[in-house]
Parts: sequence; C-alpha cells; structure tokens
Amino acid sequence: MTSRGGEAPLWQVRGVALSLARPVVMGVVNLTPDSFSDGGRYRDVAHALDQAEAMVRAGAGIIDVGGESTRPGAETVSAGEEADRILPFMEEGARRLGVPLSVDTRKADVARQALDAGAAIVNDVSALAFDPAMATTVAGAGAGLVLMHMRGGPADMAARAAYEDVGAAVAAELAEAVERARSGGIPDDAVVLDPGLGFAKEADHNLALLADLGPLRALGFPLLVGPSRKRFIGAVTGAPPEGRLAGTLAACVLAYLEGARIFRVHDVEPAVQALAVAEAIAAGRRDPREEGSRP
Ligand code: HH2
Repeated sequence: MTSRGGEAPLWQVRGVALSLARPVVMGVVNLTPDSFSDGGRYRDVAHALDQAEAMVRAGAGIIDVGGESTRPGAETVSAGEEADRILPFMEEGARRLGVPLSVDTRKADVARQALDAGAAIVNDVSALAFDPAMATTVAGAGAGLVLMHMRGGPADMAARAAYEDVGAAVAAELAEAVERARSGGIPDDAVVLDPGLGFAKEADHNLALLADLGPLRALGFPLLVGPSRKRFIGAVTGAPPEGRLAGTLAACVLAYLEGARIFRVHDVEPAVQALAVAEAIAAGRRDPREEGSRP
C-alpha cells in the first residue's frame, strides 16, 4: 500500500478479524425521528432492513445503527426509548445482513442490549466519557470499539470548538480515550479512532483535520472518518444536506490518502466506487522518496 497507512491492520470485533487492507465502508442506518440528514425515513424496521441489505449489496462492510440523534442541540433520549428504536432492527439484521453490525450509542445499557441482540461493534461518540459502565460492557462482550472525539455533548459541543492546534488537541484527547479503554480491559486491537468531524468543531477545524491526519495516525490505531453530508461540506459549497454527496466523496478520498480506512457514510454505493478508484490509483503511486533507489 502506498497511501499513508502503514501495514494493513485487522480490527478484532467479537471473534471476527475485520481486514482493513482495503477501505471499509460503514453504512449508516438512523432509527431516529429527528436525524438531520434522513430524518424519520428509517423508522419502519422492515424498510430500514431493506435499506441495509441494499447497502451490503453495494459493498458496505459494516452497518452502523443509531437510535439517538447527536446533531448539535439534539435532545437526549432515555436508554429505554433508544433501545426500543434499535433492538428490533439489530435482532433481525444480525440474522440477515451478513456483515458486522455497529451500535451508535453513548449508553452502556443500550450497548449491552444491542450486543446481546447480535451487534459486534460499539460506536461511542463520547469516546467512553459519557457512561462509566461502557468500557467494561465493551470488554465483556469482546466487541470492537470506535472512540470518536468530541467535547461535551450535543447540547454544548458547539461552544467548546476552540483549538490552538486542532490536530494535536484531538490526538491528545483521543489518547486519553485510549487510556480509558485500556483501563476498562479493552484490547488495543479492538479499537478504532475517529476525529469526530462536526463534533465540537467549526468548518475550518474539520478541514484542517482532514488535511493532516498525521497526529492521529501517530497514535497507531486504525482511523475512521464520518464526513457524510455534514455541515462543513455545506459551508464550503453552499449545498443542503441532500446535495452534499460529491463533497462527501471528496472528503472520503482525501481522508483515505491520509490513512483513514473506515468511512461512515449514508450513500454506500458512490463511496465504495470513489474509494475503489482512490485505492487503485494510490496502489500505482511511487513514493518520491524511493525514486532512484529501485533496481
Ligand atoms: N457522525 C454522526 C453520528 N455518529 N459516529 C462516528 N463514529 N463518527 C461520526 O462522524 C458520526 C458518528 C452524525 O451523523 P448522522 O448519523 O447522520 O446524524 P445523527 O446523529 O443526527 O443521527
């Protein structure tokens, strides 16, 4: 591999070693009535399962399922309500979909029930800061874990978007999250890191992070990015959420070249295609530092 990423790691998710040798697309299924980008459309479980099956056919390697919106200012929902929204999908999806399911939650209670229903990965946008029981829940199930960077919660994160050096700060705060994971007994090979695009970040912070994932790469964990339809793409282009696909793909491709290996997106098929082309081009690239040293 000539794009930046070092050797191809494996991500251990409940007994399955997920290869990150090739880019992995994580398809988003939001079972929330108020998600900013596909609000309410997936509420019907049968429809959501059909959508997820279509994502898998299009090449999704993971399906990420959420029952609580985390957009700025969104209201928190109770663990009971969140579990009610996602469990029917998890139970049926674990049987039908044939790819690892991830649960997008900050609550250990919800994660435990989702893992019991067949989820393999916990995607915690609070990076284990919200619920002190989350680390042991993940460790106990041998689940994979996404540690995503944010500050505060959806209610106050916008006010906390102040950084001198956003890459260094996000890396330092993710390193603390890694320590929380280790203290809870989660092995390093179960962990993936995510800069948390749009979470406690202004548009410029997101762009700076995507321009240089070096400080995050230096932590030595696989990287996931979730640029899909986000506001910073609108800030650059003026496009509304449903018109941000091309911007999303640009962000995915550049993040891939910066070493990201997992891409959380709503539009799976275009992302799979864009990343396949990026991968094919990157594979043929010569590292200029090697020029002249070849036989
Ligand atoms: N972004 C959102 C939600 N979960 N998880 C990770 N790991 N990384 C992300 O960037 C990320 C995430 C927000 O996007 P969306 O799911 O479309 O919105 P909502 O939170 O309103 O459901």
